[in-house]
Amino acid sequence: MKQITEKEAISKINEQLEKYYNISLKDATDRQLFKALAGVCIDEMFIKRQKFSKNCKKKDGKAVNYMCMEFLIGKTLRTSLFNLGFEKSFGKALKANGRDIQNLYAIEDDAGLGNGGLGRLASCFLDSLATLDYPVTGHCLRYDFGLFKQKFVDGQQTELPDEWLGSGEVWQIPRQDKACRIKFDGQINEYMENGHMKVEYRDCTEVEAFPYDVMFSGYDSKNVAVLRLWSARSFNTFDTKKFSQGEYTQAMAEKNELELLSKVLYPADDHMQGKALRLRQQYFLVSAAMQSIVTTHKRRYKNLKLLPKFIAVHLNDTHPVLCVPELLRILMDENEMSWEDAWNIIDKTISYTNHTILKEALEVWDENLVARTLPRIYSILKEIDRRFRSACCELGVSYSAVEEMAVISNRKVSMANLAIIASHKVNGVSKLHSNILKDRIFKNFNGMYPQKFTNVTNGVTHRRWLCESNPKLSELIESLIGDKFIKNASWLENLEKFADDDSVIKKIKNIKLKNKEEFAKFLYEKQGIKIDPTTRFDVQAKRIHEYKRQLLNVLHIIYLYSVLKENPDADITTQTFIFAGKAASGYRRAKEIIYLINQLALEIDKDEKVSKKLKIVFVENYSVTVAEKLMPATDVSEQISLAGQEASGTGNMKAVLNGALMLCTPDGANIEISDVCGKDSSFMFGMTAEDVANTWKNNYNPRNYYDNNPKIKTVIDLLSIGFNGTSFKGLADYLLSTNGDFDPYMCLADFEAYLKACEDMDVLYRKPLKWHKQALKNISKMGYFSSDRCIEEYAKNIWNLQKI
Ligand code: 26W
Repeated sequence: MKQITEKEAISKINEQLEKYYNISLKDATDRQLFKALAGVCIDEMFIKRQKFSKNCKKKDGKAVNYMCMEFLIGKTLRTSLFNLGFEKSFGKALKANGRDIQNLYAIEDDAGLGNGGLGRLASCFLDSLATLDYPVTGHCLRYDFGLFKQKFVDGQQTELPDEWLGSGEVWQIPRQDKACRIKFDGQINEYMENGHMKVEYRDCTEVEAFPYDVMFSGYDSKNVAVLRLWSARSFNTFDTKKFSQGEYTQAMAEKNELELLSKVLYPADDHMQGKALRLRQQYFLVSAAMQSIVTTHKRRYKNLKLLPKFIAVHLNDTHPVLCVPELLRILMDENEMSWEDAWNIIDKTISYTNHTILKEALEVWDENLVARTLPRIYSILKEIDRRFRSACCELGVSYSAVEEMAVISNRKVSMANLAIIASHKVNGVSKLHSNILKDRIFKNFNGMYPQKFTNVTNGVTHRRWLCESNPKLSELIESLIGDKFIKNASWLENLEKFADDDSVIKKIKNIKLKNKEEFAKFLYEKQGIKIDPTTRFDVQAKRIHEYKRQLLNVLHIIYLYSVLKENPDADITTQTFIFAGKAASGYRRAKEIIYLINQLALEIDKDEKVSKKLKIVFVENYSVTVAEKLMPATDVSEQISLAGQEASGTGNMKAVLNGALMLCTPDGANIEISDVCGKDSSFMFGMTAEDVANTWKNNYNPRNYYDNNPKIKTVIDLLSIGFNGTSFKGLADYLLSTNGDFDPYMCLADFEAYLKACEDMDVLYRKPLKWHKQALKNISKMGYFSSDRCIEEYAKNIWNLQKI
């Protein structure tokens, strides 16, 4: 891609500095420079966006609206510069003027508008859509507070508010022209007039949805993706009547209550809480988005029946599924369309991706709550349910199957059922996950609509997760195979021919070491903890959750600790175990696991004999930015969820793309990564999803493992005794119980296989050239796991989208 010259870069920066601050580069503070660079990007993206929109209109292009309650964006400056082809020249130009571009990157806070994988995937998709020239608008809430900041106090997680807006505001363009009103609560009166449904609202609460647009340029493309962040505002600063009556505080309280809607992201990962405010957030987002889509379409094409020709609406999980009744409402109540015509539009427009099979994450809402909060939407949901039930009746579907698939059953509204009924395509995010959806979770639906179910295995944007985050490796790759891989990830295949070139392998090895040194420095500056970059970095970075089995990882470390205690000269690889990830604030067990890791870390540090070989660190406040530093430094990436539980996993892709080897179970996308990269690419162990189902059926009894495996006995007993003065008997009991508070993710069942996989891994690790040769081979195959490939699949098989 053509880069601008350093001279051009300086003149662009000066232009902005003059415009905003009337100063020159040498007098500008870092903050002013940050704003200037952001300004350069924004101006450039405006021009690009304008041209693209014009072209899109001329060609009657179809656009996808990606609906998601979470976008885990991270920082924006470097990505914008990179994708616009500015990064290198701006970096050099600033350096020539005695400034370091890294200091400017550091100024920006992460936009952490997401919990984990789901939100990060949405952000990767925006990058790919923009790069591949597919028209897209993402819709999300503009939370004043993103996911909480994690801080450890005496080893325990505490949560602090994440005030990201200060530095994030620079990217957000207020769109007063797109603001609209959202109604909640009250009563409705439905009646027919001239053959059309009319609805009268009484005593409802109204709030303004005010959008801010954030632009994301594609790389070497003509397109700029827009992420529309909706913010809640009360209409009047004060209720003037109340104000004049001296009820100032109450007027202000009401205003605050309305604006609470977009105040904070729910920190629940994979756990449905059923909170009224969350339901309001969901409706607020979809109502605003659907109104803006319909209004724009009507202005442009007049005819609403043409909507599916120009618009695809994608539901990223069920959280935005109220798009369905809301779009029906707009089409029928506000545009006098019949139910049949409106449903026909829904049927062609909506598609849905499922991201989890955990029972506790499947969204069901209390019927009364929906009826009270969204009376008109509830009435439409009842009609969808009635029609679905009567269609089932005609097909002779059994009573129990109907109840399982209905939108409303047992006084609950099922969001997944609604999403499946209304979508023309439903997909899982890895082959295994999609099969589980078809064969288990949504079996009855699959029997009824087999053509709906499909798979799109996840991917990550290799531009951000390799080119930007690992410049050393990226430059080496470029020197070997040219820069074509940046736009076309399958080009990475050309790397394979260097697998037998020892000089290249040594460079790969060296780069890994350099990245580990950089990470060690970062960690020391951030947390004051020293780690040795020459040890093996074994990383498990992801949300803390029982099913992801950080606990299994800890049990292994405790085992190594016990061996070294017994014999300090035991032949054990010197390694640093790095954990990172947040626990949902109300998730007691996950927090206990964090505490255990931190206490064990201290215990090991205290013991000179053990700490020569082992070190544990827990990186505080895991975020996109931390991941960007950690992935390039990872030797071993642990992906050890109980098979069948991790829908896909995307951290695995980021790590392998950066030359890590996976230590993993046959779960989610691990299976496909191992298939694509070859059987020697990872160390896979443990039960398959099928084995898991059988073990469950045959009544998993952890006591048997404890009684028959002395290693397990040692580890569990040590857990009960505790570390650094704290007993973890509660966790030991949990691991051994068969009922009540027991481990449903069967850590003990996979323990022995895990140990064996670690030993196999040690054998390869002792041959560094072979290890890094495998790393290179893996990288060469990772093109398949670029989100560019996913987006091509969504565009062709789900959205029917053309490139502009
Ligand atoms: C209702 C509360 C709630 C909140 C978030 C339920 C579920 C979620 C998300 C769906 C959880 C999530 O992020 N899932 C992850 O999605 C990734 C992208 O597809 C997958 O790679 C992960 O395997 C999956 O856990």
